[in-house]
Amino acid sequence: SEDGYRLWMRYDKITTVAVAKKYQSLATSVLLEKESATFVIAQKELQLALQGLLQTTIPVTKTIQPGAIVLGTASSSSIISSLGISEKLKALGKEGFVIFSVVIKNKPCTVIAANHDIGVLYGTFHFIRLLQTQQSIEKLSVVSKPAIGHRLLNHWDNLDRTVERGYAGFSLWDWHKLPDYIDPRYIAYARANASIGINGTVLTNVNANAQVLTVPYLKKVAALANVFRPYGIKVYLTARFSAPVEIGGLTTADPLDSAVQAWWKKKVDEIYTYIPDFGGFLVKANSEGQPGPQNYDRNHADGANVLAKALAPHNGIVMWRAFVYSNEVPEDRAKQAYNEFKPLDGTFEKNVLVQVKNGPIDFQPREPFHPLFGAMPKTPLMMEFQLTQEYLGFATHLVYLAPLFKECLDADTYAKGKGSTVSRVIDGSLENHTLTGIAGVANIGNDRNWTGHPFAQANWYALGRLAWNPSLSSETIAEEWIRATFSNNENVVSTLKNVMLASREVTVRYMTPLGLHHIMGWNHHYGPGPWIKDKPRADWTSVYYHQADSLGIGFNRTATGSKALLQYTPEVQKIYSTPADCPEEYLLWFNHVGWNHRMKSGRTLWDELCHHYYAGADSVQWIQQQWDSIHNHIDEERYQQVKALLAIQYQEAIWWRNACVLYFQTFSKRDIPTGLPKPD
Ligand code: GCW
Repeated sequence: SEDGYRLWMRYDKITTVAVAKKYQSLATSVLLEKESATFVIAQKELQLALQGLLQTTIPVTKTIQPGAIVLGTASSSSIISSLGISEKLKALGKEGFVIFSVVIKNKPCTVIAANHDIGVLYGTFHFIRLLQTQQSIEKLSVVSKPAIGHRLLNHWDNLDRTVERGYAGFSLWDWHKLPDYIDPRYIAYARANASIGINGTVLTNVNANAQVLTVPYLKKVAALANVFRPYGIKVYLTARFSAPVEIGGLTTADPLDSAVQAWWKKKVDEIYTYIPDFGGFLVKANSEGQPGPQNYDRNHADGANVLAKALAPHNGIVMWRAFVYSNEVPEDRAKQAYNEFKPLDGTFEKNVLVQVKNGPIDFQPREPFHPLFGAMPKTPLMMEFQLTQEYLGFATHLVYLAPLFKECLDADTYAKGKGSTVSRVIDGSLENHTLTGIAGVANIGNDRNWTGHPFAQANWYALGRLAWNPSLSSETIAEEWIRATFSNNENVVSTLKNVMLASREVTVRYMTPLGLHHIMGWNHHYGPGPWIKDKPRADWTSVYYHQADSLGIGFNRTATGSKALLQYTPEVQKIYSTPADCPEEYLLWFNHVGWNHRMKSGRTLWDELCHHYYAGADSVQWIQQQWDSIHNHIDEERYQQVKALLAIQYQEAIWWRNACVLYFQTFSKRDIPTGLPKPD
């Protein structure tokens, strides 16, 4: 079927005869000396891939044949242990792998070796990726290990199968039929994640329901964990802070209360009887109405630590979210997480990660990096990206997010001088942390093609690839994905790569150019709503963020404004602190700027703003043309689906453009610049 269910594991036949021939001679058989659940998955995946790519069935053998692919660890394979690679393997850790070409007994072979079974599976997927992208496999010498330890998806899935901010159907987890019925889709899900190195999944929404911690649900969770285990994926759950009251019958959830501490300990011990390798908890506390330690006048560390102490004996971890803000605090929302968390640096237990969204507001199309990165040296911070496109056109708009992720990962915090990138905070190298993590809020549902928009699959893919290696470029990742998902035709690859790489900036232009943010529709967050005001809290409106008035537009977060900029290092402050110097993509994030302010283009701010909105919308037409130009190379089903979605995206880009330009014009009182058509 051509409908996208196979994701980037399509394994369609290689039609370039010369390439296929080469591969045929170098991939004749799988040599597996000893079986394990994970090895067998690797072996079968290899067979499946070659069946598709080369249309050949390769045997599994115990003896070397020319062109054998040798899979294993030093302890599972006498051949591998005889190759003298133990030094090489040492540096790979638990999940790394090597792939190399070698001649054994006069027979050319490819060895995929690791310290543990899971590394062999990751290596196998890497090898398959080489075939999918049609690279040479003749003289391989690959050494790879993940930069970040915990590489997770966060599902915002509720127990009734609705998904908070989910746009691709209902939750994959069929709680009703679990634990006895294992939907084959769970296996497909595990396989897809393993193929990109995702090694953990938080099954439930951060706006948590304590029920998932009760025994009937733990049995269901255990069934999922059993499916995921051989794919190297651990399960995690969200822990509602008030669980001791809600399901434990206690009268308080105060983290310093000994009965509460004992309850969590017992609960965690119980979880491990069902799921011996349970990963731990993700917690949203004292944020947007969720209960937390502050309900008892305790702080976030007190809250995280009670769970951490219960999990520590089992090697479990706590991921405590820093996404907190309160409308009772008369303070710029962008500052609040830093204000609450920075003073707690050094007070968290060793098995706590503080999980920080990429930017200080909330997954906007463009935000500067979160000021907590680099500001809590004694605490491992993990990254939270959002794959589900809550603020980026849901699963309707084509937006490739790797450039957004990279912009944040590559940003320099200057915490320890130049080169203190966010990526180095996250991978632990900046402060020598060994506990490291990154999470993506999943964009997956039970839609046949998983993510609703066929191109949204690329965002899931990109998260996995960047979690493994944050230094990969958006371009490399896009290219891999296109080749595996659509075609190796060079025209298709270059056309789609251009489209994908441009798509995020295009979206920023028609939604929130020049540093604007949080001007979307009320509550559902779809479409424009710069006029939104008079809501239960100021920070849920739009006018709070854009601050448009007769003089200009933008949120002054400099020393003369909310001072949010002062939460960054002096080097970073310098970059953004004046309208004259501030990079224009962040201009209105940090500054309130006059309508007549002269931009680098020579235009006034007002004219430039209009030009951005128009260019953004026009660019969607360009994307439509690009898509049409490769029609012949795309299967009809996906071609039509993307075409229809792009038509909606274009209409909605016009909607954003017109709504924002006309609304902001009521403040600027200036004409639409000449040369641009009047909005209607
Ligand atoms: O962006 C906001 C979403 C909420 C979400 C919250 C969070 C899970 O609108 O739906 O709640 O972020 O990240 O906690």
